[in-house]
Amino acid sequence: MTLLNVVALTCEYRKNPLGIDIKRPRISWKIESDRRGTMQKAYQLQVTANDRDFTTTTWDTGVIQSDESIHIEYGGPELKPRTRYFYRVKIWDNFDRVSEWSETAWWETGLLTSDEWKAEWITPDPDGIDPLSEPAFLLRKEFTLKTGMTSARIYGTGVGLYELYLNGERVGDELLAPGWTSYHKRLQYQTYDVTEQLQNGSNAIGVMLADGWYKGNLVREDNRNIYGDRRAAFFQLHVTYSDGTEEVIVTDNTWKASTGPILFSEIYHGETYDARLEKEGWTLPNFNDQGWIGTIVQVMPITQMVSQENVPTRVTEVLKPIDTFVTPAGDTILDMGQNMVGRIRLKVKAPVGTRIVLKHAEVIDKDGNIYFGNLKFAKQTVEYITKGEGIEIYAPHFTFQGFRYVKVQGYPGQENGLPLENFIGEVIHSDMERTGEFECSDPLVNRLQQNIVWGQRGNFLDVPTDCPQRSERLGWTADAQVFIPTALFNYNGGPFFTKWLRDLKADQLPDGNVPFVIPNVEGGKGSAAWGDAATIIPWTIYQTYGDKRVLAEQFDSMKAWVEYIRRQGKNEYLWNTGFHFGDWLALDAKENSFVGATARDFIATVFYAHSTRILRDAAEVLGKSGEVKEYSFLLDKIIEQFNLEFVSPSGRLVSPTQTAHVIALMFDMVDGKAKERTAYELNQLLIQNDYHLNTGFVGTPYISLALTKGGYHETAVKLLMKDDFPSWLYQVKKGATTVWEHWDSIKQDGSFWSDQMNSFNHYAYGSIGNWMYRVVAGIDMDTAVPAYKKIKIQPNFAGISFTQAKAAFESMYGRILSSWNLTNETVEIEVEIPVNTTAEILLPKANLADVLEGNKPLVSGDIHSYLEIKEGVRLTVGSGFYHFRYRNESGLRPSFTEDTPIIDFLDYMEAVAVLEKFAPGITKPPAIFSTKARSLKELAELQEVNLTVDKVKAIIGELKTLALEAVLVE
Ligand code: RAM
Repeated sequence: MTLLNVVALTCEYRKNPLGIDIKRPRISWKIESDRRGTMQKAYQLQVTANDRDFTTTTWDTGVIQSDESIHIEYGGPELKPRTRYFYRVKIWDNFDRVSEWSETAWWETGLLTSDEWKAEWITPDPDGIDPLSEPAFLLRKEFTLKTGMTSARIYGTGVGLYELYLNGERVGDELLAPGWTSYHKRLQYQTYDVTEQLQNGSNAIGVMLADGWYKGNLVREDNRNIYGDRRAAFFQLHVTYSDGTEEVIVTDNTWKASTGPILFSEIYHGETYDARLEKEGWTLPNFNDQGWIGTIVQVMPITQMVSQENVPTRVTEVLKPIDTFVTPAGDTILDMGQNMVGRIRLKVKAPVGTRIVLKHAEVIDKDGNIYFGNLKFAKQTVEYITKGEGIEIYAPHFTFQGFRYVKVQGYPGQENGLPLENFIGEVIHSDMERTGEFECSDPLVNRLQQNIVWGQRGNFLDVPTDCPQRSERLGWTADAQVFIPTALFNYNGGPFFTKWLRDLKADQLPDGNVPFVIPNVEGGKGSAAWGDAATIIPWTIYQTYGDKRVLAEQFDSMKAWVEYIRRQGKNEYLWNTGFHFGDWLALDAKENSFVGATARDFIATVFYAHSTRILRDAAEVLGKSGEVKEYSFLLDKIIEQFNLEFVSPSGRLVSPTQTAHVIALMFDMVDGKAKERTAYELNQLLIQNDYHLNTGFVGTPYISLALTKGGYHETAVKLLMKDDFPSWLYQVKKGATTVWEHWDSIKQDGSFWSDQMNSFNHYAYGSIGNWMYRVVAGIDMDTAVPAYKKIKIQPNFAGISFTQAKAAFESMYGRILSSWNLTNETVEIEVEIPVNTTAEILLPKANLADVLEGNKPLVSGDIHSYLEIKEGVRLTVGSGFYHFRYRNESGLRPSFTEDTPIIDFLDYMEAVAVLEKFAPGITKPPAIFSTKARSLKELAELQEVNLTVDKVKAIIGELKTLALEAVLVE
């Protein structure tokens, strides 16, 4: 029996999306096959709005000869609103096989035009409740339904944030709805299937409304009501009966309003909840709302309603606290063990009126006290006042905190220790599909990878933010653009960035300039490497997912940005005017400055070229030949002028910094001899600095890539492996569980960088993740064909001091795996290539005759396209799983020193045993150190053993013998 299945059907990146308003949704699928080298030859896609059996179809493509299996655009008759469309796919492959029909999937349309909205915006009567008052509003309405209901949907939204209830239960599990967009220009509505939550006869609906981003405190201390000063709700319930009739219930001035238990709730500051003020049963029918006031209809300044574009924000994981302790200052602290973003859910039994206060912070200072300094004016405080009736459970509704530690006050009996089991941490972020993993045999590098992922989780909360804890939390453009290549490995960011880019476009200024933050609530604009998010982000989405529509949608915005820059320079081809953040937070900045030493016009002109190149390439993809010509010409001119202005005739850069060299190489600003020299000088700069970087936001994202590209890969590896200041692993060794804003957020003496701007959860420097996936593990693509349709697998272990690395990435076509494992004797490489793609694989330093694939000589197997080249063996393969094994040539063997990870010798316990032999008298039980020591030197330090050079040599000799024996036994 053969296997050929069409699986994982998605529509607009999502499985069975409810309530979308896209006129021509795009369908993608993946294929499973039991044969290597499977390609799709043809497909058939059927869509029906009528019945799941497809007895009649709305659209049937017939058999299409094509290998396209992603983003197939619906091409049938115009879609009807509020309609579920079922679809299924069948494919033919290159082995003349045909699959069965896939399982049926669906999408459902929402409201497609503005005249379908019957609801009115309502808010409590201002004569009854002051619209500017702090407590969250409750809005309610009762209604009666006939029998015979078959389905029901709610479409709706609110400003600032809402939670929806029906008959005593919450509707949906999304948090912080409707999310954050440039509200006046675009407001998202959500769709809920509430068929199961309604009943014949009496029903009640309730909405809770809080300030959120719309009108809460944002950016500056005195800054409120940015988008408006009234909270309001806008909902529409459609009920369908078996006889085909329909009933619509909407928000209007028959709804009643009140305040309730939430006395205060804001993004930065937390929430105050007085359980004594709960309105028991307010979302149930027959609730007595006599004392409630009326509502009024209000006109809202909103131009466009759009259906939910991003994936919802949800609780995605629950953490248990790992510890509780009392600080020298006398505070009782809960330690979550991880710098997380979300909220605490607590359980308590206490007399009525007990006030429990939770204050959230990221770090403990060097004296052991909890540190709130870096939060600036964000209060991050949650207060709960008990009603005193049995066990009470509470988590705040309309806020989130960035924290690892919580100072707890007022919890009953806390003097005798906090009961850890009564607290959990709920991790909250945009619920994107996890698509990537990177792992290696070095525990510190693994921790770095985890920190990067945690940084992404904490800062992908509906918009890509710089930080999640202090009074900022804004959609900083540069942070997003430098991190996006890494982000898209870890998680699927298609819907997330599609939404954010639309806000970028909406908030872009008429002259093409781009605000510093999106949505634009801050006011600043311009700056090289910040505004370039306008070109870099759509291009990265296109490359990763093959999403042409994003490019088409954003093209005018991309072009406007480049044209904006073009008008800035004193010379059309240089960008040498205006404000720039420069190489933000680089260590070569002057004392008390945030701006690194690299000349700002140098950086600006490089990004001018980079954006122009992207624009040219996008024009090419979209078939805009006029623009291709225009921007090719412009790009050549910029590069020419750049070389005149910033590169000496003998190829020396005028800005002698690491970052200048990095970006000149990375963005192909120099060529020939100048390129060689730039790479050489960059390497020299690092050698002079004992392999430490001093780059900031502009240089750091590319330093490793530029070194590898320039032929100095081993230097890039050395940078990664450094664990003293400044380096990525320095942070890890200082106990970081997320990535910091500054290289020295915690300084070597344990003190902190200034209170003014010090986030412990900032993803910009996490941008090294891209290089770890792409270069170290070796999952890359041929950029001429997007979406990893042509994969490049290039494992890269040259100079690396760990012995294993593995990365997997769930591409639009399916899972890609590249994994290598090095012993003294052998190199093992595992590769997985999804159906309907091909891959070029490089087996570094392999001799063709020596390579086994699946335990058989490669040359006699079923891979026919291989070539011995200088770098090793290069193969071209189709889909399937491959296992290669070949002799580890001496050049690749890890050399053993006292810094070599223990794991390279053998296992930890054996290393301890050897150490004991040479240093008798060790009394400490070794097991307690097992998670801490990674090298022989560290192990010796932990055991307080004094190692002389001779002893080290002897120990290493012993370990090597053991390691070799182990290999032989194997
Ligand atoms: C601070 C943050 C942010 C950066 C701006 C320029 O707000 O460091 O990440 O982009 O400055």
